Amino acid sequence: MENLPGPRPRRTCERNVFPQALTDAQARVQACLDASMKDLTGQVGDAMRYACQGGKRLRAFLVIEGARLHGVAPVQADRAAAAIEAIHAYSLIHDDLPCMDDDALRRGRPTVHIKWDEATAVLAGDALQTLAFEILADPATAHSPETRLAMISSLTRAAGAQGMVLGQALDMAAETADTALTLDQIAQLQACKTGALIEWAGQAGAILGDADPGPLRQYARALGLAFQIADDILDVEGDADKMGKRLGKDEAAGKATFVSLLGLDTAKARAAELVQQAETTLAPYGSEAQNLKAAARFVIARDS
Ligand code: GRG
Repeated sequence: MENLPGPRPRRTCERNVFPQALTDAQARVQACLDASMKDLTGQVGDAMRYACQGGKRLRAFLVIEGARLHGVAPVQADRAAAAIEAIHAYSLIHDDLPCMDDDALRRGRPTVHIKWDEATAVLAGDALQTLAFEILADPATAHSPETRLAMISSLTRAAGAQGMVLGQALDMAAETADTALTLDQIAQLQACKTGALIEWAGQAGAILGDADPGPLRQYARALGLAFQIADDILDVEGDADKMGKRLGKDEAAGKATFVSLLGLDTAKARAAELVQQAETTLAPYGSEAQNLKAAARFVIARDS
């Protein structure tokens, strides 16, 4: 009996399922974004569509998987996923502008202000932000007005002056500050700058399903921090071609990062701990959460 082949180890199965689930989520969110922007005309419309192409779609994936766990209809999940990717695309367009990070390359292609001009980039970013809320405000996203309002108000907080915008402002202030940020200050900054949108994406499925967003929020908070530490590691060790953007900027600017403060090995160990923590928070969902667990591992194993 002992020599009979047993069931396949679960990890092998998980490894096979996650890439397909991510590919499916990428296609679904792209279709929804395309449909949302199909009637837009002119240069700003073109720039919006351009900025919404490519990317890993991690935020969309988190929305779609969280929604699946709460029995939300796929069409509703896709709309929430499109909304967060529209906000994310707006933030990248504006972040790349000369008055911010001044980057010429994003997702392996010229940034919006390089392909068109700065005014088009500002307007395309602005319009992607409003598009996100237009999508969420539509009854097709959620039948109940209370649920739609909960989605909208939580995303305004995540993206606005207490969330992503605050994080970006703190990051820019750090560039000209006399003293480098401490580890706690960097964690706080990143929790706003990149963490807030990831946290929203993580919990959106539970909000859509009118369920307690607590466990998914805890999961996404740990995952968001691991994502940022991984980003700092990739900025040092990554391949610019695979990343599709300029690397080594933080080091060149003498900016404090998780890597500069912790060292590479400790930063990697901390990111791995956070992934473990993220997986633990998914216990209430049992084996249904295997894709989200795999996503947490992907966040620190990725090369782009
Ligand atoms: C302009 C208000 C405003 C905010 C910008 C998100 C952001 C704030 C700046 C982006 C700068 C940056 C490169 C941050 C590091 C983490 C990050 C958000 C990387 C890009 O996200 P990915 O890796 O990108 O998920 P893809 O292309 O896969 O969607």
